[in-house]
Amino acid sequence: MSTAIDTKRLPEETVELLSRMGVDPANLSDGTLAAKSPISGKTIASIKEHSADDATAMIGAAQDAFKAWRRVPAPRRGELVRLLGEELRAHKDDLGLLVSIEAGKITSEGLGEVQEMIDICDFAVGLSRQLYGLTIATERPGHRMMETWHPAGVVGVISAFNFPVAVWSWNAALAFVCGDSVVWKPSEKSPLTAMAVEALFKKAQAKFGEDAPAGLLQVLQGGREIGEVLVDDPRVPVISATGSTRMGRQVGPRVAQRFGRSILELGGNNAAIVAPSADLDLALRGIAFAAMGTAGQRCTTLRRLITHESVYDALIPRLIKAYGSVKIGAPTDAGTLVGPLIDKDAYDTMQRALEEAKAAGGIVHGGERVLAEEFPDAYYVQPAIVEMPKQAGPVLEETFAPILYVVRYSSLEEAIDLQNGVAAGLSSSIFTSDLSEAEIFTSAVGSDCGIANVNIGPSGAEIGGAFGGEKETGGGREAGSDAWKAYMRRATNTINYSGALPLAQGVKFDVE
Ligand code: UN1
Repeated sequence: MSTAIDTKRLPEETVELLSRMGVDPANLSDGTLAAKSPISGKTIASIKEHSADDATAMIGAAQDAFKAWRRVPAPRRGELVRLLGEELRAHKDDLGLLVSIEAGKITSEGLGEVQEMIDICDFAVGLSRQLYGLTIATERPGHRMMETWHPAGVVGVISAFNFPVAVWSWNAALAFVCGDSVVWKPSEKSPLTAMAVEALFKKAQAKFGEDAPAGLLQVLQGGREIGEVLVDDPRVPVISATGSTRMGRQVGPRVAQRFGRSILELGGNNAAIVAPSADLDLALRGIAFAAMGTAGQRCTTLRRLITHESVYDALIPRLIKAYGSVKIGAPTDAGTLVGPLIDKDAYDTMQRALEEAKAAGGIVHGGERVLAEEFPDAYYVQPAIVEMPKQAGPVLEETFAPILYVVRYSSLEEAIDLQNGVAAGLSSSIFTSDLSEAEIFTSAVGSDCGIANVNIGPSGAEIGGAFGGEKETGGGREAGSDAWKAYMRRATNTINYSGALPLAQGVKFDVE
């Protein structure tokens, strides 16, 4: 079997990878934060954690950096992001492999994640010349009115283990061209990939020159407490947090309390509808990728399959067969399609959900632990399909594991109600060849999610669109489209170039 790495030598491989990307190996041992690999479940490095005081000082340094960076013209700021993109290209294989080691993603997904970083850098470079404001018709004679966009300040980025580097880049590439500095709190489950990205960013910064202030990127390593310092600091006007809905429920109000702005990308209990006219071969492939990819640990993972009763028997047995034949194993082994769960907690949560599903009348296919002998401390599972009598119980919850619940429907209206009938609505899709159904699904009366796809699964969103839009949070926005506006503040400027009095408001004061 060909492997990209020797899984018996994970700590050594990790140190080699990190030092190739510019991280000093001395910083990878003797720390209090244990970095583990879900491939083996074992510790692969231990790094320094930051204290609350460190965090406060680092936010201060980021604020100083912001004050200098906002003076640098935006297209020049874009040059820094272009250089970052070059570093990422040069180190794509190393960083992709490190993502596999630290997050358990299969090789193509680890590389794909780095590619998304490169793509958003390209996007942001172009954007650095397009931070447009409008010129607005004014009612006052001899005046001009316009809007201008200014950098917001320090942007706090809190990211999750499952996209340990791409999420940072969707935020940071935009923030940097917008003139902001960034304080990043990566998940404590994926500190090493953050160290690698920090090192690559420093390389880009060194090439860029002195007009990029030293404190532009700060990486806060540690647990939840350190994230809270960031969330509560009034010097951080924008907090972009990706993670569970539970985490978002805490972060959102805390940021709002100090009138900060939050961009929340939270969980997704995502569904696909398979309509009578669906191309079933296409649907099968789309479903398999969206439901089993990243071992069900994407926020866009397909978790609910709403299948028309007329195609149920043609589709579901084939899907169960495909699930049974999928190759599970070390994510860096050639041919592996499903890697490990992140940790034991994830495994326990999955098993609990399957028990609840059984209790609610579900028929469970798969779901059991595998490879326990080879990897006693790691958690590999057979992805599960659960045929449910109705959408109830655990189907209403997002479980961050490869479980696909299947329910039947008979009318499109019912299917859309089912699709919209859960709390964490992030991404959605319909497989249909019926134009009218496709249009209804994407219309105002269709899917209520921030992502609504036709004939592709709910996952694998590209960076050109605005990512996300979890319905409970009113729609977070990251990456493309006009997401950049969340990293800036808008000012409206009115300029009187004629000496004309502002008669429009009607009141005229006599002043001598
Ligand atoms: C996430 O799971 O946190 O659409 C983000 C996708 C990826 C993003 C997922 N581009 O699957």
